[in-house]
Amino acid sequence: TPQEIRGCLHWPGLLDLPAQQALVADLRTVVAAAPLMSPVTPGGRPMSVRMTAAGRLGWITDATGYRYEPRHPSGKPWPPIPPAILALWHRLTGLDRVPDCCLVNFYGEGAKMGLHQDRDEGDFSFPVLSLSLGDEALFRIGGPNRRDPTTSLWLKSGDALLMGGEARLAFHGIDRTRFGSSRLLPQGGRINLTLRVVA
Ligand code: MD3
Ligand code: FE
Repeated sequence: TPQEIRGCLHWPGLLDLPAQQALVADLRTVVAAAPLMSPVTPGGRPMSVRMTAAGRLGWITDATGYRYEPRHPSGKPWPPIPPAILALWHRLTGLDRVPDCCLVNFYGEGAKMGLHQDRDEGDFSFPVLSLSLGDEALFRIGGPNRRDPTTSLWLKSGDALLMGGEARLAFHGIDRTRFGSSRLLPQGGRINLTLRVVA
């Protein structure tokens, strides 16, 4: 039974520890096939979050711009989205449509993500589903305009968050994490998965 916050649905502690550990094991396979990258924005600023992806398309940023691509920069197609992650998508969204992308964000010590909108997908009528693993993170969400007031929420390991409807184009970001607050990942850090229909 989720809680509503700024048009998002939040399931605190949806995944128990064994389920979280199983997802981490699945993600080790994904990262072995598609290594984490340190993205650089089109403006030339390195992002502190490291990223990779699974699925038909992955999100890329470089000097050329932001876009979805069918291959990792290595030239290999992205690995498949692990079935346990797809099952959570279908269960929480109620959709039959398979997501095109599972974006994997890794937050090491000091990593954050500035306030932004997710606008690179072709159809905003589909929701975005986020799953958090590892360290706690201070998530901030506002409205469709950058100047709209924002609300903050600590996301914890095992939480799910679904952004649909009005919330789909809300500005959002991660202000900071509490590095070392979780023992899920032996070296510390946070993983956020976002499942998206791209078009
Ligand atoms: C609200 N990731 O990958 S997840 C992203 O924790 C991103 O790594 C953050 O923002 C993270 O683009 C936040 C929660 C989230 C994801 C997508 C959204 C919130 C959203 C899309 C629209 C509105
Ligand atoms: Fe985002």
